[in-house]
Amino acid sequence: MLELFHFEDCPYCQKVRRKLEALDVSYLSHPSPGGSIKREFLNRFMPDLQFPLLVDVEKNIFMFESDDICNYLEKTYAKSK
Ligand SMILES: N[C@@H](CCC(=O)N[C@@H](CS)C(=O)NCC(=O)O)C(=O)O
Repeated sequence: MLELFHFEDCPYCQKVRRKLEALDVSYLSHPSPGGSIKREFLNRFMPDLQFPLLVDVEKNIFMFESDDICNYLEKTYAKSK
């Protein structure tokens, strides 16, 4: 299962959401706008955290950079045609 921490107005988050949609990959969405409990919780442990944050639970991977995330998704989840 993939989990994405993101928020609506963030262009980097939008890029990753679009990639997930293009690849037709299901994911658990964690909207984390400023002031939300999820944002507060994450910031408590990672004060410099940037969004989006992708967690690939089965593969024990978490990633922050949107370009890295998109490349990872393409490499790992693109279906061969
Ligand atoms: N280089 C990063 C940039 C991500 C970034 O700048 N995210 C901003 C929102 S657009 C952020 O999380 N800022 C900190 C915050 O809103 O708490 C990427 O491509 O993922």
